[in-house]
Amino acid sequence: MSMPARRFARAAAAVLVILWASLGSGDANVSSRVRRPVRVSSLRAPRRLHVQQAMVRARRRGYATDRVLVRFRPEVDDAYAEGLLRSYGFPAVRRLSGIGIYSVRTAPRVTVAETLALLRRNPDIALARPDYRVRLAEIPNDPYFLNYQYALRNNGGILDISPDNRPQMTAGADIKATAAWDVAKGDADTIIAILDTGVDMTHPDLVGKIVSTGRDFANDDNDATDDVWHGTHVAGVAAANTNNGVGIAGVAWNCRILPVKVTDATGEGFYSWIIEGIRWAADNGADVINLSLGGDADDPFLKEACQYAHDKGVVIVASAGNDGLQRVLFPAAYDDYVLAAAASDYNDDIADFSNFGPEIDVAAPGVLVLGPVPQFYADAAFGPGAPPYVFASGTSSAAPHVSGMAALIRSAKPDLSVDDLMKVIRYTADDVNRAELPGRDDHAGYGRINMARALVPTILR
Ligand SMILES: [Ca+2]
Ligand SMILES: [Ca+2]
Ligand SMILES: [Ca+2]
Repeated sequence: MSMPARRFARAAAAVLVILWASLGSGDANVSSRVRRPVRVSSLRAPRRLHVQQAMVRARRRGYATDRVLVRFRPEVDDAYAEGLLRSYGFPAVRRLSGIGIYSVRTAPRVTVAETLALLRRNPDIALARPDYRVRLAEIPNDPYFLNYQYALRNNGGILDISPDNRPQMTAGADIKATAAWDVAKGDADTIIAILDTGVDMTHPDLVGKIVSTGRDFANDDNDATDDVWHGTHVAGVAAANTNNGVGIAGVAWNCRILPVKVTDATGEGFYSWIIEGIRWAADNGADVINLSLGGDADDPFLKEACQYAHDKGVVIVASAGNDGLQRVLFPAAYDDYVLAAAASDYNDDIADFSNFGPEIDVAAPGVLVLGPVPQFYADAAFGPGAPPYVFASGTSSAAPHVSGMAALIRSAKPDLSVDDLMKVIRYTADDVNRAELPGRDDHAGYGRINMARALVPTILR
């Protein structure tokens, strides 16, 4: 450790706490009201695997090659419009029901582009457009994706966790990952630093995604291996190996992970370790820093570290806390430098345990989120050879959805300023609680994040 780092280590002594909630009672909200350090838990393993084949999506032209869509100016009446289209000699003209748009079949050996150019010269025509193809959204082949990862794509139905834990879900209560992946899977050189209990770098859903063995500020060495489980879970939610036929899909399909260990084997750490971790990550290539942890104390050294990383262009995402109280933990509460993540669920309701306050920026799924854990942990919790995945609840699980999305935006828009990138995440969110709390509010912030709105360019205007 460097001398300045040592100075930070002595300066701030407040304990930070990993934001995790056990599911042992089967009632995530009740059992997760108590914020506590990570210890061996009774999280649930997926009951069974439902392996399904990924859909194969053919690459085709993005619009129909035999027709175009036309709208006339409002002052043009229908009879004149139809007569005009007939006068062009198009083989077929069809009026789409009730919306004043005509579908016009192109003449033989005339391309869509030529037809559009012809029509656009006519002053009576307001718009002439290709008939764009809608695509099935990108579906990864990870076996747990279809039935368990409601956070990424929620078709409704039952989340079948165990015989006594089968919540009904609402279709569409998700972050629209599949639509976003159609256009943005991220780059391998976009790096998400996971400041946590470490990361299991040998996990089959993380191997190959890890930039380096990272840095361990609890033990002062260069091996940030997870000796708890929490950081592995968080890393997987953000950027597990995706479409590898194994386990889960990560939000940031192709982006990579930089492990930074800021807690000891009991899951507890100190502000000094996280301060060093933030600075180290910012100096070692991180584009995004995920902090699924927090403490009660406002601390100038911690704030300075966040400012340092922010000023280097790093997007910082942190968990709001799991106390169900009007109190956003630090560093999530540093409005200028950190996006504070609240937790939503499979119905787009904000979790009772999710801390609230004016510092909340967005919500993301944080109830019964499936993620990878080290095999040693699965063996101890569920028996030898259990699948190394658990469902976890907490704002800990919300933050990495936001971090993964931030990495995809950074990959797609490398020149966007960090402040503008934070605005994109805020302002594209869905106001899921608009019935009770329209607009930005202290529980959902701007709303549950929406990857499609943040990443998919608008085609039709
Ligand atoms: Ca996978
Ligand atoms: Ca904020
Ligand atoms: Ca709202």
